Parts: sequence; structure tokens; C-alpha cells
Amino acid sequence: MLNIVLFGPPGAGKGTQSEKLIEKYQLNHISTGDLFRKHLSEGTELGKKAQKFMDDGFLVPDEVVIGMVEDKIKSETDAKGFIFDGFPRTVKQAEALDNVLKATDTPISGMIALEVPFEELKKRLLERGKISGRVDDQSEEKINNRIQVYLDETLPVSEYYKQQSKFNGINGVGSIDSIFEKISAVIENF
Ligand code: B4P
Repeated sequence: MLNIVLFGPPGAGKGTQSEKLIEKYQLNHISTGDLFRKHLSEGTELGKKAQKFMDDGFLVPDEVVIGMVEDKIKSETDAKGFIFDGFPRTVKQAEALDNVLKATDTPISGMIALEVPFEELKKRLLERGKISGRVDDQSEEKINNRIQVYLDETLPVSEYYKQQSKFNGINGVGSIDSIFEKISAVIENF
């Protein structure tokens, strides 16, 4: 079973590359950002809880995220493997994910970290904001906040996977296809 953590700052291209990886490796996609946006659009209680954090570029509390992902993994019993896109975003989430996967005896195969300079991230997100309608892409202030939250709360997750010798850094600047080729080459060695 192939279980991949696709990691990186906001706008690094996690969602973009996930789409291509799912198709190539026939994996199930768990994007916490997409799941929250679905809850938001359906007006669920969970969506209401997540909204104010997302709109301002803060992380949704761990207990909300972890419960949602756990339910999703347990419901997809016929999966050949998973791409975790935008999850885990805190060390607590990473530990919780390991515990859930331990129960099914299918550990994380590896982490792929997309590395993109902050100026490029800001440019991409402001550009996406023009068409996405996403509140969190609408101002430089919100984007700066998301990057700061990434540095403070999410970057330590890469250390967690380095300690397990599962970290693989990839330069996330260049054409979408060339980045996809580099990611695929790393996956072939998992
Ligand atoms: P996410 O939905 O995960 O969004 P993201 O980090 O902004 O996007 P991503 O990296 O996927 O970028 P994309 O491919 O779209 O999170 C949103 C919010 O949800 C978080 O801020 C948080 O509040 C909440 N949340 C989610 N998960 C959570 C968790 N685990 N815990 C707590 N809270 C959580 O690419 C961005 C843009 O760049 C696109 O327009 C794309 O076209 C462009 N692009 C991609 N690759 C490119 C390339 N190579 N060159 C040029 N442009 C490129």
C-alpha cells in the first residue's frame, strides 16, 4: 500500500500535483482543505466550526481535523493507498495519523515536501484569488498570515518525518509537468 504525505506551504502546488498523482497511482485523495470547503458549502456544523479559522488563514483546531480524517480513512476500506494533501499540518496531527495507520498496519511510505520561495507563493495565491473566490486568497495580509502559521506550526512536521527517514524535498518551482516527473521519480523508490 502506498501512503504519501504531500507537504508544503500554502500555494506550493499540493492540490495541483495531487490531481496528477491520483490518476497515475490510483490512490485515494484526502485533502483536508477540500473536505473543509465541502463542509462549508453544505453548511454542516463542522463547516461552521472551520470557517472562521480558514477565512483568516489560521489552522482549524487539531481535534476537528483529526476526527474528520480518521472517519474518512476508516470509511475507504477498498483504497490501494492514500495521498494526504495538506495533512498533517501539526506534529499532533502527524502522530494521530501514525496511530490510525498503525491499526491497519499500512504506515506512511514517505513524505514529499514541495519547496517554493515565499515571494512566489504570494504571487500564485493572489493570482488564484482573482478566480477562486477563496476568502483566504484575497489579501496580502491574509496570505502573509498563512505563511507565518506555516512557519510556526506546520514546518516542524517535516522534522517529524526526517526523524523517521521519510522526508524528501522537491524544488516546487518550474512547470507543473517537470515537478510531477521529479515527484514520480521519488515515489518509484518508496
Ligand atoms: P489548503 O486547501 O490545503 O490550501 P493551500 O495550502 O492554499 O493550497 P495548495 O498548496 O494545495 O496549492 P495549489 O496546488 O492549489 O488549505 C486551506 C486552509 O484550510 C488552511 O489555511 C487551513 O485554514 C485549513 N486547513 C486545511 N488543512 C488543515 C489541517 N490539516 N489542519 C488545520 N487546518 C487545515 O496551488 C496554488 C496555486 O498555484 C494554484 O493557482 C495553482 O494553479 C498554482 N500553481 C501550482 N503549481 C504551480 C507551478 N508549478 N507554477 C506556477 N503556478 C503553480
